[in-house]
Amino acid sequence: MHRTPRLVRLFGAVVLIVVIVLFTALIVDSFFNDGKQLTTLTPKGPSAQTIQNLFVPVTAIAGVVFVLVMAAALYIARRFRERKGDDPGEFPNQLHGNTPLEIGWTILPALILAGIGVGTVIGIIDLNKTEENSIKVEVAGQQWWWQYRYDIDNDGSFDGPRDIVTATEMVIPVGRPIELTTTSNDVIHSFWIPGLNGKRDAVPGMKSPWKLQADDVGWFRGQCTEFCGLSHANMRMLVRAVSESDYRAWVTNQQTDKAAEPTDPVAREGRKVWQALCAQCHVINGINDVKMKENPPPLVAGVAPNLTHLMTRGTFAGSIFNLYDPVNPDGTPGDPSDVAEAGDPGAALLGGKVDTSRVNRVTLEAWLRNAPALKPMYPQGGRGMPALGLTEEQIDQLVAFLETLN
Ligand code: HEC
Ligand SMILES: [Cu+2]
Repeated sequence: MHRTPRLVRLFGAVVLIVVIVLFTALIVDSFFNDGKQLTTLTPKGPSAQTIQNLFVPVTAIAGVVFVLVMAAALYIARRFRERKGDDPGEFPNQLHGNTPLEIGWTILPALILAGIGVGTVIGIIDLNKTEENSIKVEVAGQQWWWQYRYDIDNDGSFDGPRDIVTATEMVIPVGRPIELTTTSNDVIHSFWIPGLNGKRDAVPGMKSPWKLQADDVGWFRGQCTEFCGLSHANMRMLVRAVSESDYRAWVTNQQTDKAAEPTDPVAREGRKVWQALCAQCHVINGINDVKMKENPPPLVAGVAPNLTHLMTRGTFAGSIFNLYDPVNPDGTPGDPSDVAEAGDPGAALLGGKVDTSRVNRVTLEAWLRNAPALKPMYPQGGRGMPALGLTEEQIDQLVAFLETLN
Protein backbone atom coordinates (compact mmCIF):
# COMPACT_ATOMS: atom_id res chain seq x y z
CA MET A 1 0.00 0.00 0.00
CA HIS A 2 1.12 3.59 -0.70
CA ARG A 3 2.33 5.39 2.43
CA THR A 4 2.08 9.17 2.93
CA PRO A 5 5.58 10.70 3.14
CA ARG A 6 6.79 11.53 6.66
CA LEU A 7 7.06 15.28 5.97
CA VAL A 8 3.48 15.51 4.70
CA ARG A 9 2.23 13.66 7.77
CA LEU A 10 4.20 15.96 10.04
CA PHE A 11 2.77 18.98 8.24
CA GLY A 12 -0.74 17.58 8.63
CA ALA A 13 -0.24 17.03 12.35
CA VAL A 14 1.06 20.61 12.82
CA VAL A 15 -1.93 22.06 10.94
CA LEU A 16 -4.33 20.00 13.04
CA ILE A 17 -2.72 21.14 16.29
CA VAL A 18 -2.72 24.80 15.20
CA VAL A 19 -6.42 24.59 14.26
CA ILE A 20 -7.30 22.96 17.60
CA VAL A 21 -5.32 25.56 19.57
CA LEU A 22 -6.85 28.51 17.68
CA PHE A 23 -10.35 27.11 18.00
CA THR A 24 -9.94 26.55 21.73
CA ALA A 25 -8.45 30.04 22.17
CA LEU A 26 -11.43 31.52 20.30
CA ILE A 27 -13.91 29.81 22.59
CA VAL A 28 -12.01 30.70 25.76
CA ASP A 29 -11.54 34.31 24.57
CA SER A 30 -15.26 34.75 23.98
CA PHE A 31 -15.78 34.29 27.72
CA PHE A 32 -13.58 37.32 28.37
CA ASN A 33 -15.43 39.67 26.03
CA ASP A 34 -16.70 41.97 28.74
CA GLY A 35 -17.25 45.33 27.14
CA LYS A 36 -17.73 44.00 23.60
CA GLN A 37 -21.09 45.39 22.61
CA LEU A 38 -22.98 42.39 21.35
CA THR A 39 -21.47 39.62 23.42
CA THR A 40 -24.03 37.24 24.92
CA LEU A 41 -21.57 35.92 27.46
CA THR A 42 -21.37 38.74 29.98
CA PRO A 43 -24.89 39.17 31.34
CA LYS A 44 -25.76 42.61 32.71
CA GLY A 45 -29.25 41.86 33.96
CA PRO A 46 -31.28 39.03 35.54
CA SER A 47 -32.83 37.70 32.30
CA ALA A 48 -29.46 37.50 30.58
CA GLN A 49 -28.15 35.82 33.74
CA THR A 50 -30.92 33.19 33.57
CA ILE A 51 -29.87 32.38 30.01
CA GLN A 52 -26.21 32.26 31.02
CA ASN A 53 -27.02 29.89 33.90
CA LEU A 54 -28.42 27.46 31.37
CA PHE A 55 -25.89 28.08 28.64
CA VAL A 56 -22.75 27.46 30.66
CA PRO A 57 -23.56 23.94 32.00
CA VAL A 58 -25.07 22.84 28.67
CA THR A 59 -21.94 24.00 26.83
CA ALA A 60 -19.72 22.30 29.42
CA ILE A 61 -21.57 18.98 29.12
CA ALA A 62 -21.57 19.22 25.31
CA GLY A 63 -17.84 20.02 25.47
CA VAL A 64 -17.06 16.94 27.58
CA VAL A 65 -19.16 14.70 25.30
CA PHE A 66 -17.43 16.21 22.25
CA VAL A 67 -13.96 15.57 23.62
CA LEU A 68 -14.77 12.00 24.74
CA VAL A 69 -16.43 11.01 21.46
CA MET A 70 -13.70 12.59 19.33
CA ALA A 71 -10.93 11.01 21.44
CA ALA A 72 -12.57 7.59 21.18
CA ALA A 73 -13.06 7.96 17.42
CA LEU A 74 -9.43 9.04 16.89
CA TYR A 75 -8.12 6.27 19.15
CA ILE A 76 -10.13 3.59 17.38
CA ALA A 77 -9.21 4.88 13.92
CA ARG A 78 -5.55 4.72 14.84
CA ARG A 79 -5.58 1.49 16.82
CA PHE A 80 -7.42 -0.52 14.18
CA ARG A 81 -6.03 1.05 11.01
CA GLU A 82 -4.64 -1.11 8.26
CA ARG A 83 -0.90 -1.60 8.69
CA LYS A 84 1.82 -2.57 6.23
CA GLY A 85 1.63 -6.26 5.52
CA ASP A 86 -1.92 -6.64 6.97
CA ASP A 87 -4.19 -8.99 5.15
CA PRO A 88 -6.82 -6.65 3.57
CA GLY A 89 -9.45 -9.35 3.94
CA GLU A 90 -8.96 -9.62 7.71
CA PHE A 91 -11.17 -7.62 10.10
CA PRO A 92 -10.60 -6.73 13.77
CA ASN A 93 -12.64 -8.69 16.29
CA GLN A 94 -16.29 -7.54 16.02
CA LEU A 95 -17.91 -6.79 19.39
CA HIS A 96 -21.64 -7.10 19.78
CA GLY A 97 -24.23 -7.53 22.47
CA ASN A 98 -22.46 -6.16 25.56
CA THR A 99 -25.59 -5.60 27.66
CA PRO A 100 -24.23 -3.38 30.47
CA LEU A 101 -22.51 -1.10 27.90
CA GLU A 102 -25.60 -0.81 25.72
CA ILE A 103 -27.87 -0.05 28.66
CA GLY A 104 -25.29 2.48 29.88
CA TRP A 105 -25.04 4.45 26.67
CA THR A 106 -28.79 4.49 26.27
CA ILE A 107 -29.57 5.69 29.78
CA LEU A 108 -26.77 8.23 30.19
CA PRO A 109 -27.72 10.44 27.19
CA ALA A 110 -31.39 10.15 28.16
CA LEU A 111 -30.55 11.41 31.66
CA ILE A 112 -28.37 14.24 30.33
CA LEU A 113 -31.07 15.37 27.89
CA ALA A 114 -33.77 15.12 30.57
CA GLY A 115 -31.63 17.30 32.87
CA ILE A 116 -31.14 19.89 30.12
CA GLY A 117 -34.86 19.71 29.32
CA VAL A 118 -35.89 20.43 32.93
CA GLY A 119 -33.37 23.29 33.17
CA THR A 120 -34.65 24.75 29.89
CA VAL A 121 -38.30 24.65 30.96
CA ILE A 122 -37.45 26.32 34.29
CA GLY A 123 -35.47 28.97 32.37
CA ILE A 124 -38.32 29.65 29.93
CA ILE A 125 -40.83 30.02 32.78
CA ASP A 126 -38.45 32.38 34.55
CA LEU A 127 -37.94 34.51 31.43
CA ASN A 128 -41.69 34.89 30.95
CA LYS A 129 -42.71 35.66 34.53
CA THR A 130 -44.36 39.04 34.95
CA GLU A 131 -42.80 41.25 37.60
CA GLU A 132 -44.15 43.51 40.31
CA ASN A 133 -43.37 47.20 40.04
CA SER A 134 -42.53 46.97 36.35
CA ILE A 135 -42.55 49.70 33.72
CA LYS A 136 -44.51 48.85 30.59
CA VAL A 137 -43.02 49.74 27.23
CA GLU A 138 -44.21 48.85 23.75
CA VAL A 139 -41.33 48.20 21.35
CA ALA A 140 -42.31 48.51 17.69
CA GLY A 141 -39.92 47.62 14.88
CA GLN A 142 -40.07 49.38 11.53
CA GLN A 143 -37.76 49.63 8.55
CA TRP A 144 -35.15 50.36 9.98
CA TRP A 145 -35.48 51.75 13.47
CA TRP A 146 -37.27 51.03 16.75
CA GLN A 147 -40.02 53.03 18.43
CA TYR A 148 -40.71 52.91 22.18
CA ARG A 149 -43.99 53.88 23.80
CA TYR A 150 -44.15 54.07 27.59
CA ASP A 151 -47.36 53.45 29.50
CA ILE A 152 -46.52 56.04 32.14
CA ASP A 153 -50.04 56.31 33.59
CA ASN A 154 -50.16 52.49 33.75
CA ASP A 155 -53.65 52.23 32.25
CA GLY A 156 -52.83 49.49 29.75
CA SER A 157 -52.73 51.84 26.75
CA PHE A 158 -49.61 53.35 25.23
CA ASP A 159 -51.08 56.59 23.96
CA GLY A 160 -52.61 58.35 26.89
CA PRO A 161 -51.89 62.08 27.28
CA ARG A 162 -49.05 61.45 29.76
CA ASP A 163 -47.58 58.48 27.90
CA ILE A 164 -44.25 58.88 26.12
CA VAL A 165 -43.16 58.02 22.61
CA THR A 166 -39.53 57.98 21.57
CA ALA A 167 -37.26 56.25 19.06
CA THR A 168 -33.88 54.56 18.69
CA GLU A 169 -32.87 54.72 22.36
CA MET A 170 -34.79 53.33 25.31
CA VAL A 171 -34.13 54.89 28.71
CA ILE A 172 -34.78 52.73 31.77
CA PRO A 173 -34.14 53.03 35.51
CA VAL A 174 -31.51 50.67 36.85
CA GLY A 175 -32.77 47.69 38.86
CA ARG A 176 -36.40 48.01 37.75
CA PRO A 177 -38.02 45.33 35.57
CA ILE A 178 -39.24 46.59 32.20
CA GLU A 179 -42.13 44.64 30.70
CA LEU A 180 -41.97 44.90 26.94
CA THR A 181 -44.62 44.32 24.33
CA THR A 182 -42.86 43.74 21.04
CA THR A 183 -44.62 44.30 17.75
CA SER A 184 -43.94 45.57 14.24
CA ASN A 185 -45.50 48.03 11.82
CA ASP A 186 -44.22 46.46 8.61
CA VAL A 187 -42.22 43.23 8.39
CA ILE A 188 -40.88 40.82 11.01
CA HIS A 189 -38.03 42.21 13.12
CA SER A 190 -36.44 40.84 16.26
CA PHE A 191 -35.62 42.79 19.39
CA TRP A 192 -32.36 41.83 21.05
CA ILE A 193 -30.23 43.51 23.71
CA PRO A 194 -27.70 40.71 24.31
CA GLY A 195 -26.40 42.13 27.61
CA LEU A 196 -29.91 42.20 29.07
CA ASN A 197 -31.91 39.37 27.51
CA GLY A 198 -32.31 37.05 24.54
CA LYS A 199 -34.30 37.76 21.39
CA ARG A 200 -38.02 38.24 20.87
CA ASP A 201 -39.49 38.52 17.40
CA ALA A 202 -41.47 41.66 16.58
CA VAL A 203 -44.28 40.44 14.33
CA PRO A 204 -46.82 42.68 12.57
CA GLY A 205 -50.27 42.30 14.12
CA MET A 206 -48.94 40.43 17.13
CA LYS A 207 -48.07 41.58 20.63
CA SER A 208 -45.33 39.44 22.19
CA PRO A 209 -44.35 39.93 25.82
CA TRP A 210 -40.71 40.20 26.81
CA LYS A 211 -38.74 41.83 29.59
CA LEU A 212 -35.51 43.57 30.47
CA GLN A 213 -33.72 44.75 33.55
CA ALA A 214 -30.29 46.29 33.93
CA ASP A 215 -28.18 45.74 37.04
CA ASP A 216 -25.94 48.77 36.51
CA VAL A 217 -26.03 52.26 35.06
CA GLY A 218 -24.68 52.34 31.51
CA TRP A 219 -25.67 51.77 27.90
CA PHE A 220 -26.35 48.49 26.18
CA ARG A 221 -26.32 47.98 22.45
CA GLY A 222 -28.81 45.86 20.54
CA GLN A 223 -29.28 44.67 17.00
CA CYS A 224 -32.34 43.61 14.98
CA THR A 225 -31.86 39.89 14.37
CA GLU A 226 -34.60 39.01 11.91
CA PHE A 227 -33.74 39.84 8.30
CA CYS A 228 -35.99 42.80 7.51
CA GLY A 229 -34.78 44.19 4.19
CA LEU A 230 -32.15 46.58 2.86
CA SER A 231 -30.86 48.09 6.08
CA HIS A 232 -31.42 45.15 8.39
CA ALA A 233 -27.76 45.27 9.43
CA ASN A 234 -28.16 49.00 10.18
CA MET A 235 -31.11 48.50 12.49
CA ARG A 236 -29.60 48.84 15.91
CA MET A 237 -30.88 50.12 19.20
CA LEU A 238 -29.55 51.28 22.51
CA VAL A 239 -30.78 50.96 26.08
CA ARG A 240 -29.60 53.61 28.54
CA ALA A 241 -29.92 52.54 32.15
CA VAL A 242 -29.96 55.54 34.50
CA SER A 243 -30.62 56.05 38.21
CA GLU A 244 -34.23 56.09 39.41
CA SER A 245 -34.15 59.87 39.99
CA ASP A 246 -32.59 60.53 36.56
CA TYR A 247 -35.28 58.33 35.04
CA ARG A 248 -37.99 60.43 36.71
CA ALA A 249 -36.37 63.62 35.40
CA TRP A 250 -36.16 62.06 31.94
CA VAL A 251 -39.87 61.13 31.99
CA THR A 252 -40.89 64.62 33.12
CA ASN A 253 -38.88 66.17 30.29
CA GLN A 254 -40.22 63.72 27.68
CA GLN A 255 -43.76 64.73 28.67
CA THR A 256 -43.15 68.33 27.67
CA ASP A 257 -43.88 69.50 24.13
CA LYS A 258 -42.32 71.93 21.69
CA ALA A 259 -45.29 74.14 20.92
CA ALA A 260 -43.25 77.27 21.80
CA GLU A 261 -41.36 78.94 18.95
CA PRO A 262 -37.55 78.96 19.36
CA THR A 263 -36.06 82.34 20.25
CA ASP A 264 -33.05 82.08 17.90
CA PRO A 265 -34.02 83.56 14.48
CA VAL A 266 -32.16 80.87 12.47
CA ALA A 267 -33.91 78.12 14.44
CA ARG A 268 -37.25 79.88 13.79
CA GLU A 269 -36.57 79.68 10.06
CA GLY A 270 -35.64 76.02 10.56
CA ARG A 271 -38.97 75.39 12.24
CA LYS A 272 -40.74 76.74 9.13
CA VAL A 273 -38.67 74.50 6.85
CA TRP A 274 -39.45 71.58 9.12
CA GLN A 275 -43.19 72.27 8.93
CA ALA A 276 -43.05 72.48 5.15
CA LEU A 277 -40.84 69.47 4.41
CA CYS A 278 -40.56 67.14 7.37
CA ALA A 279 -43.90 67.35 9.20
CA GLN A 280 -45.63 65.05 6.73
CA CYS A 281 -43.61 62.17 8.25
CA HIS A 282 -42.16 63.18 11.62
CA VAL A 283 -44.06 64.28 14.69
CA ILE A 284 -42.94 67.00 17.06
CA ASN A 285 -45.38 67.07 19.95
CA GLY A 286 -47.11 70.43 20.25
CA ILE A 287 -46.59 71.21 16.55
CA ASN A 288 -48.19 68.51 14.42
CA ASP A 289 -49.11 65.55 16.64
CA VAL A 290 -52.85 66.04 16.26
CA LYS A 291 -52.77 66.56 12.50
CA MET A 292 -50.57 63.47 12.06
CA LYS A 293 -53.25 61.19 13.54
CA GLU A 294 -55.68 62.15 10.75
CA ASN A 295 -53.05 62.09 8.06
CA PRO A 296 -50.43 59.36 8.53
CA PRO A 297 -47.11 59.64 6.68
CA PRO A 298 -46.53 58.03 3.26
CA LEU A 299 -44.56 55.16 4.80
CA VAL A 300 -45.30 51.42 4.86
CA ALA A 301 -44.87 51.51 8.66
CA GLY A 302 -47.17 54.55 8.87
CA VAL A 303 -44.77 56.23 11.28
CA ALA A 304 -41.34 57.93 11.35
CA PRO A 305 -39.21 58.59 14.45
CA ASN A 306 -40.79 61.12 16.80
CA LEU A 307 -38.39 64.08 16.93
CA THR A 308 -39.84 66.04 19.90
CA HIS A 309 -36.82 65.21 22.08
CA LEU A 310 -34.32 64.22 19.40
CA MET A 311 -31.41 65.86 21.23
CA THR A 312 -31.93 63.71 24.34
CA ARG A 313 -30.57 60.79 22.28
CA GLY A 314 -26.90 60.12 21.81
CA THR A 315 -27.34 58.29 18.51
CA PHE A 316 -29.72 58.38 15.55
CA ALA A 317 -30.91 56.52 12.44
CA GLY A 318 -31.18 53.10 14.00
CA SER A 319 -28.39 53.99 16.43
CA ILE A 320 -25.76 53.62 13.70
CA PHE A 321 -24.57 57.25 13.84
CA ASN A 322 -23.59 59.40 16.76
CA LEU A 323 -25.69 62.50 17.30
CA TYR A 324 -23.16 63.69 19.87
CA ASP A 325 -19.48 63.00 20.24
CA PRO A 326 -18.76 60.17 22.61
CA VAL A 327 -16.83 60.84 25.79
CA ASN A 328 -13.68 58.84 26.54
CA PRO A 329 -13.37 57.11 29.92
CA ASP A 330 -10.91 59.85 31.00
CA GLY A 331 -13.48 62.56 30.21
CA THR A 332 -11.87 63.83 26.98
CA PRO A 333 -14.00 64.06 23.82
CA GLY A 334 -14.05 60.86 21.75
CA ASP A 335 -14.07 60.37 18.00
CA PRO A 336 -17.61 61.10 16.67
CA SER A 337 -17.22 58.60 13.83
CA ASP A 338 -16.30 55.86 16.29
CA VAL A 339 -19.72 54.25 16.69
CA ALA A 340 -18.22 51.62 18.96
CA GLU A 341 -18.65 54.31 21.59
CA ALA A 342 -22.22 55.62 21.77
CA GLY A 343 -22.62 59.38 21.56
CA ASP A 344 -23.21 61.04 24.91
CA PRO A 345 -26.06 63.57 25.13
CA GLY A 346 -24.73 64.89 28.45
CA ALA A 347 -27.12 67.17 30.32
CA ALA A 348 -29.55 67.14 27.38
CA LEU A 349 -30.53 63.54 28.25
CA LEU A 350 -32.67 64.90 31.08
CA GLY A 351 -33.79 67.99 29.17
CA GLY A 352 -30.78 70.17 30.12
CA LYS A 353 -28.91 72.46 27.76
CA VAL A 354 -27.78 70.99 24.42
CA ASP A 355 -23.99 71.24 24.20
CA THR A 356 -23.90 72.33 20.55
CA SER A 357 -20.08 72.14 20.48
CA ARG A 358 -20.37 68.37 20.90
CA VAL A 359 -23.16 67.79 18.38
CA ASN A 360 -21.96 65.62 15.47
CA ARG A 361 -23.00 68.19 12.87
CA VAL A 362 -21.07 66.59 10.02
CA THR A 363 -23.15 63.42 10.08
CA LEU A 364 -26.43 65.13 10.96
CA GLU A 365 -26.05 67.53 8.01
CA ALA A 366 -25.08 64.67 5.71
CA TRP A 367 -28.24 62.85 6.83
CA LEU A 368 -30.43 65.84 5.96
CA ARG A 369 -28.60 66.33 2.63
CA ASN A 370 -29.11 62.75 1.45
CA ALA A 371 -30.18 60.16 4.03
CA PRO A 372 -30.22 57.15 1.64
CA ALA A 373 -26.56 57.86 0.80
CA LEU A 374 -25.69 57.21 4.46
CA LYS A 375 -27.97 54.25 5.07
CA PRO A 376 -29.43 52.07 2.31
CA MET A 377 -33.19 52.72 2.17
CA TYR A 378 -36.04 52.48 -0.31
CA PRO A 379 -37.99 55.73 0.15
CA GLN A 380 -39.70 55.46 -3.25
CA GLY A 381 -41.39 52.37 -1.81
CA GLY A 382 -42.29 54.04 1.49
CA ARG A 383 -39.40 52.48 3.37
CA GLY A 384 -37.01 54.96 4.95
CA MET A 385 -36.27 58.66 4.66
CA PRO A 386 -35.90 60.26 1.20
CA ALA A 387 -33.31 62.79 0.04
CA LEU A 388 -35.26 66.05 0.02
CA GLY A 389 -33.00 68.24 -2.11
CA LEU A 390 -32.49 70.85 0.63
CA THR A 391 -30.27 73.90 0.12
CA GLU A 392 -27.27 74.36 2.43
CA GLU A 393 -29.06 77.33 4.00
CA GLN A 394 -32.11 75.19 4.77
CA ILE A 395 -29.84 72.54 6.27
CA ASP A 396 -28.20 75.09 8.58
CA GLN A 397 -31.61 76.40 9.63
CA LEU A 398 -32.90 72.88 10.23
CA VAL A 399 -29.89 71.90 12.35
CA ALA A 400 -30.36 75.07 14.45
CA PHE A 401 -33.99 74.07 14.95
CA LEU A 402 -33.24 70.40 15.67
CA GLU A 403 -30.72 71.53 18.30
CA THR A 404 -33.60 73.08 20.26
CA LEU A 405 -35.30 69.68 20.60
CA ASN A 406 -33.97 68.69 24.02
C1 HEC B 1 -41.13 60.40 3.72
C2 HEC B 1 -41.02 60.51 5.15
C3 HEC B 1 -39.91 61.38 5.75
C4 HEC B 1 -39.66 62.70 5.52
C5 HEC B 1 -40.40 63.64 4.57
C6 HEC B 1 -38.57 63.06 6.39
N1 HEC B 1 -38.16 61.97 7.09
FE1 HEC B 1 -36.71 61.94 8.53
N2 HEC B 1 -36.95 59.96 8.73
C7 HEC B 1 -37.89 59.18 8.08
C8 HEC B 1 -37.70 57.81 8.46
C9 HEC B 1 -38.52 56.63 7.97
C10 HEC B 1 -36.61 57.77 9.34
C11 HEC B 1 -35.98 56.55 9.99
C12 HEC B 1 -34.87 56.11 9.11
C13 HEC B 1 -34.01 55.04 9.70
O1 HEC B 1 -33.40 55.28 10.74
O2 HEC B 1 -33.91 53.97 9.10
C14 HEC B 1 -36.18 59.15 9.51
C15 HEC B 1 -35.14 59.54 10.38
C16 HEC B 1 -34.83 60.85 10.67
C17 HEC B 1 -33.93 61.27 11.72
C18 HEC B 1 -33.25 60.35 12.74
C19 HEC B 1 -34.15 60.16 13.92
C20 HEC B 1 -33.72 59.11 14.91
O3 HEC B 1 -34.02 59.23 16.10
O4 HEC B 1 -33.09 58.14 14.53
C21 HEC B 1 -33.88 62.62 11.68
C22 HEC B 1 -33.08 63.54 12.59
C23 HEC B 1 -34.74 63.05 10.60
N3 HEC B 1 -35.31 61.94 10.02
C24 HEC B 1 -34.93 64.36 10.25
C25 HEC B 1 -35.75 64.76 9.18
C26 HEC B 1 -35.88 66.13 8.73
C27 HEC B 1 -35.19 67.31 9.39
C28 HEC B 1 -36.73 66.11 7.67
C29 HEC B 1 -37.15 67.28 6.80
C30 HEC B 1 -36.09 67.93 6.10
C31 HEC B 1 -37.14 64.74 7.45
N4 HEC B 1 -36.53 63.96 8.39
C32 HEC B 1 -38.04 64.34 6.47
C33 HEC B 1 -38.86 59.63 7.22
C34 HEC B 1 -38.96 60.92 6.73
CU1 LIG C 1 -35.32 44.83 11.59
